[in-house]
Amino acid sequence: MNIAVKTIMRLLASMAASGFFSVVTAQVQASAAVQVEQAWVRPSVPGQQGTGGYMKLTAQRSLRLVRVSSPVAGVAEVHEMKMDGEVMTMRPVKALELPAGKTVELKPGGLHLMLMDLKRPLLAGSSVPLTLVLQDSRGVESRVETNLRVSPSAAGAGGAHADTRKR
Ligand SMILES: [Cu+2]
Repeated sequence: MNIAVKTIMRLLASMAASGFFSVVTAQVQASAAVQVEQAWVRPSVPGQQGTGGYMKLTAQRSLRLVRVSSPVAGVAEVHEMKMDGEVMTMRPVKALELPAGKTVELKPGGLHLMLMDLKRPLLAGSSVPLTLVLQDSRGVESRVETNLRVSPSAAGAGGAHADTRKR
């Protein structure tokens, strides 16, 4: 090993020791603030106004999902199911809490994504872009871009076999 290589390696080692690289690491973590898994949306037929989407969200640090949007929908919201007397109804959630490290599941019969005012039919096998807008405890917003697989069931979303956990 020549002197120049030794010098560079020593320099790199001292930079690592001084925490120089931690800045880079923090930026990488911020860009993957929320892990999105098994994201899918039910297909729609021509003339259909709305459809439901589902996914698993895991935030690295506590965040709130405050908005969702998709170019295929005039309106996109997160809905929750509630019993209104004997009747199951759904209503928009203002902000969905994503506690650090805890997987929040949007699934049929529970929390779900609602795409309304659809601009075109969603064809099975295609995919739909989705933007998640997140807010941290200081009110700082960040965005996560993802895709929803258009499928009649979770099986088309990939990795569905892991979807057996009870909660
Ligand atoms: Cu709904």
